[in-house]
Amino acid sequence: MSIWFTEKQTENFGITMKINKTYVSEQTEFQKLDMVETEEFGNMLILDGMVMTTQKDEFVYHEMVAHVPLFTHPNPKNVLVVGGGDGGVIREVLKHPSVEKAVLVEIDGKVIEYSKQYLPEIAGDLENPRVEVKVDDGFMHIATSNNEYDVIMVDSTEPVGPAAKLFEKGFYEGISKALKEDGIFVAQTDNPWFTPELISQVFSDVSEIFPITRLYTANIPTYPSGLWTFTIGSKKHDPLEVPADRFHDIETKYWTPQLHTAAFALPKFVSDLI
Ligand code: AG3
Repeated sequence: MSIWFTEKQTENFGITMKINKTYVSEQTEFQKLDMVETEEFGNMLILDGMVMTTQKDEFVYHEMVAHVPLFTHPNPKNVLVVGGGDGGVIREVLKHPSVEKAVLVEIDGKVIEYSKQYLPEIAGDLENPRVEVKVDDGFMHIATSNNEYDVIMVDSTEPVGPAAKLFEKGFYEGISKALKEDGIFVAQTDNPWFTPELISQVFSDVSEIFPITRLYTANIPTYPSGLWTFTIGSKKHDPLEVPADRFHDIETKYWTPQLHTAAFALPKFVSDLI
């Protein structure tokens, strides 16, 4: 007998994977959490029935969330990650020597706990002395931060459940306040096939607050449609005008200096959304 997991990505469409083992299946204080071993993509974290990360393709998302804004900022020292309890974005952030402190604010301590156990190569750097882990509500953390961060990364779940308020305009206003005067932020903003309205809405909200707003994409096979978007809001530095000598050597599997710029070249139906 074999067991298969399906994420219903829409009412009528899904992705299905063969599961070898279920390590965890529990209702946390905030969401349903499953940690499984898949045949094709290694261990996989699922929240509320949605694929969050897998050992095989996690590098794409985590590198693209971290390196695009961090190379856009000339000297990022203080960094905040909202969500991201699996630790993948933090691992990438620490590859930047200018970063003195990276704060992770994850609402669900269970995500951190089980990621350390079952996704060690993703969560391993959460113990690094440059990292401060807070199990707390990211929305509240943003609301109480002023002029503190150079770069903020929003590594959230989908706009349902605990993360819904992380897609609202008031949240982006809070982010602007929490950033220093030349700060920059990035948020994962879902996919253009099934959630085009979300991309348009976020882009329009962010561009009312930040003088520079940009959208870029990456290919993530286990996420809905595989074509994922990220929205950047920046007060001063334009991700499309990074001087070539700023790209220092860094070990990556997806991000390259060429891709940093190429990722902003959008298919027509995607650029029509913004
Ligand atoms: N956060 C964004 C995952 C969204 C995936 N959506 C879905 N499967 N419907 C990923 C967290 C990784 N650190």
